[in-house]
Amino acid sequence: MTTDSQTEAGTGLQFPTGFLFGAATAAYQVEGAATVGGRGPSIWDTFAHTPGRVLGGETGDVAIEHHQRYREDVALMADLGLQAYRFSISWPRVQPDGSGALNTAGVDFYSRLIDELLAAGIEPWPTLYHWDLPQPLEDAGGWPERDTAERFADYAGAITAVLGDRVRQWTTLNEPWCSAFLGYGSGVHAPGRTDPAAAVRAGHHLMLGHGLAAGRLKAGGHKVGVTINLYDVLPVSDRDVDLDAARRIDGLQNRFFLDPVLLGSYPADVIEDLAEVTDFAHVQDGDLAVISTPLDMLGVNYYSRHVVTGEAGGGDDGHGGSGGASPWPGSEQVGFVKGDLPLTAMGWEIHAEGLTSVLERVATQYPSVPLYVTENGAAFPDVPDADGLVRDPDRISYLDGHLRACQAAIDLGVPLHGYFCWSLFDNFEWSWGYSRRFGLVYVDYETQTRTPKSSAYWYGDLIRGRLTP
Ligand code: IFM
Repeated sequence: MTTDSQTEAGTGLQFPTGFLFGAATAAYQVEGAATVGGRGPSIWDTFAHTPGRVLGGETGDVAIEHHQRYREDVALMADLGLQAYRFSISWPRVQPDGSGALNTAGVDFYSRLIDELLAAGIEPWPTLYHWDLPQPLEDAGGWPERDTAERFADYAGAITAVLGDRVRQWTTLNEPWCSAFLGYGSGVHAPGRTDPAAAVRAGHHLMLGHGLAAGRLKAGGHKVGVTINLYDVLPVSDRDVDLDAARRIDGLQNRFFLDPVLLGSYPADVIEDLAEVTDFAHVQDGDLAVISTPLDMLGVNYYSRHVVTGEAGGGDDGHGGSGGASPWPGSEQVGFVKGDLPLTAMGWEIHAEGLTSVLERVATQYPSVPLYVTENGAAFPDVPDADGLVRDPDRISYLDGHLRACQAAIDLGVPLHGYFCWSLFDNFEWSWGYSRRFGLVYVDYETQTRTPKSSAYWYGDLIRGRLTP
């Protein structure tokens, strides 16, 4: 494959030997095969099939048929030169009720996928939970209930016992902020509840599930990490009201997760901010010690920044919650402001320097842990041209800028060891359905034809060292 000639981006980008380059997907967004092989329903099946929840009434029933086309997809990854593939295991595919014996047909799929990847020289990089809670566990109360954390640890122990011989690094959760605050707070994600106290409890039990699972994995000799979505949070001005708004949003977005996981405590100011929402009685003695089980890696997902104001008149945070319930418990007075930066098709500001900031912040304010950017990328309205080529210079520019931000972080001494682009393929973008395309590879949803975009060739050339002087 050759690089499309439309960009000089990438020139001069150099990463340390051993730096891992990959791309990411998640089970519900790509697999389809919603009822194949005994897979049970997840909260996302229920949510997507509820009228009005997902744009256009779209669902992940078929998605991009990755479950059926995984061999073709792995061959494409190898052509592009990917070194690692970050995917998620669908809990309801491998344990349909969320408890009890594993479902052999479901486990076999991931076993075959891992074997295919290894045969192609691509490292499997699985995540155990990317938002698809088995529906029976939601029926029993979901993440606001402590028992869900225990169920997650059991599932994690069981699945890593059968697949762990071929996996170097496990990730427990992807973006617990979204599961808790979009799922149970604003309700724009499954299960669609709008209960601030439940959202805070869900956040705690997600982290507890992570910690319990981490203990099981470590006891089994496996390496464990967790992925958190971090934002560079900036006040719109240096007035006290805006500085305080930035502190609050940073607390809920970043420190609510970083502090328990890496320091073993909740930030005192966040507990205070949430006083009218919850008394934190759901936190039991010993929980924070479990949650802060030492990590082998921390995954950082980074897309954009938040510019916030403490005065009325600000807009929404870009997660589709405008006008409805807030995903920011106790902080309803805070508003979000757009600067004059270019936007992606999600309406998210492109702010590459923020990636350097969040990586440097984690490296300097928390105990040292190997870092990986486990997601970074952008949606744009990609369309094939008359020759069938998909030219996406904006995505190349976005990736180039953010990879330079990674390089800058490394130059500052940040222990960053890898980067995964989101996403390998266009796919089901949650409440946006298929309307937002994040892929390096264009997918025609009618025919399921995969067409690498210019960015895919560019990224492949970068990985192979062809762009550096
Ligand atoms: O598509 C999502 C992914 O599932 C989690 N992180 C953000 C991506 C883009 O919204």
